[in-house]
Amino acid sequence: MGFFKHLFLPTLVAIGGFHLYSTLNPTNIDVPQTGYFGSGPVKKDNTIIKPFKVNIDQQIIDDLKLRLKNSRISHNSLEDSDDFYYGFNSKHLLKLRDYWQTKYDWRKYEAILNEFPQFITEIEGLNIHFLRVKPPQGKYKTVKPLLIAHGWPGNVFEFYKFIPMLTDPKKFGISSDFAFEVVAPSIPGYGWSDQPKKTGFSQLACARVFRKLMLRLGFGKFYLQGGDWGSVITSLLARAWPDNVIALHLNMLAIQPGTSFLATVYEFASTVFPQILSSPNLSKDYSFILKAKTLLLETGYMHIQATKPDTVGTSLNDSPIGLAAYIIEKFSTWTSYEYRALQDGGLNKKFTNDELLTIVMIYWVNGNIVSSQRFYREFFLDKTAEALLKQYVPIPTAHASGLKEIYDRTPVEISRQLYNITHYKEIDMGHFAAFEAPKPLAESVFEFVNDL
Ligand SMILES: *[C@@H]1O[C@H](CO)[C@@H](O)[C@H](O)[C@H]1NC(C)=O
Ligand SMILES: CC(=O)N[C@H]1CO[C@H](CO)[C@@H](O)[C@@H]1O
Repeated sequence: MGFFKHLFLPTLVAIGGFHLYSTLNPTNIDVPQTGYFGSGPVKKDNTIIKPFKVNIDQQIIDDLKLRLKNSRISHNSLEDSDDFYYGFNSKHLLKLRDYWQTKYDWRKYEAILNEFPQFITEIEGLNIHFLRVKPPQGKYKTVKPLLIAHGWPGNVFEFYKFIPMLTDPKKFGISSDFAFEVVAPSIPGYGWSDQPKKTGFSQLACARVFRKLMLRLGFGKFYLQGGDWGSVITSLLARAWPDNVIALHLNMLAIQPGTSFLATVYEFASTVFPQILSSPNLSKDYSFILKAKTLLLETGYMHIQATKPDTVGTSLNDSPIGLAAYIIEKFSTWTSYEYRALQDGGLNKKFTNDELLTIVMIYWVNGNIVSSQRFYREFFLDKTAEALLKQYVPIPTAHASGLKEIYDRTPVEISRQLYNITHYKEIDMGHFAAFEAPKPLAESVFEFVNDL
């Protein structure tokens, strides 16, 4: 293990060096303009936009209850580690199981989802599910189109408090004379969008599908907002199809070392001399080495999903309690690193059990944890996207930086090397920004767009 430890840093530097080398040798990037991910041979899309309501068969709910009743949580958390350091604490898992079995009411959350107008339309052989929410008629002088993109392990339910603030800011005490018409699609293989049936459905393919969706809805130019995969998808859309994008708002802005020469120089320099960072909050503890260590300690899931998603996905798709432990654990550490020290993972500090279980339910009832995990594999296989992510984005960009973001709290000195950052704001929030801190995030979107 010591051997491994000492190999880690040189390996990282070597990977960074190779990455950098390829940055210095840019090639022409040929972005594929179409693809087909439906079953069988290519068929023409049915472009009709159909209204959609969630209505899960009672049979699926009954089967879930039975599985919960029969679930086996026979392991015990270690006597001297009654926390989340080894993963989801079994004592808390037992409590969550009981809550799920006896108190959680899916129909209540189905009704909340159905308060949003939802639709389905076919693109590249896949039925795409999306929410399309307009501001109250006549209340705002201007209405601007905004696409918001979710990530893993999330879905559009993360936005249930965020969307109403974007479509009717005044109602929530945000002063603005404009509001957004919001389109929130489910990534294919997540929520109620079809699962891709063929390989290659990457973040770039997703960006292309989301762009086609906006064009189909009549929006030739629009705003983008995203975190997690949503941030990768929207920033790829802005790079590949800049003519359609007015501005980009990100609550996660990950820049890998080596992506840009100057960014890499800053990355290393700020580790040695943190005082060069303009943010007093980051200069206290920002360090590339710390970031690399966190990456190593907390992203085992990513390695599995990027290599053999179908294997681990098999058991997650068969056991609701396994699925819940796997997904909800992320809502602990990714909301605050310190929550790992708590017996309940600090899960209810920012979210209710109902909220967390609804996220899990959407994976369970659709049986799509495997397809959501395959998205990682496709990311690492997509060389076009990799090349695009090294391109500078001239479109005005905002970074709402979560100070509790586990991995990415990219200082503006670094992100400026790859994005035209016109708005930077630090918010005391973690990774699931729209879910945890909808109001500060919405405020930051309005400030950014207002200043353009
Ligand atoms: C950044 O965006 C602003 C606002 O649109 C624009 O005026 C400026 O030229 C852009 N800067 C770069 C470097 O692209
Ligand atoms: C969100 C947050 O914690 N911001 C802090 C960043 O640092 C300044 C100066 O130290 C504080 O005033 C902010 O509260």
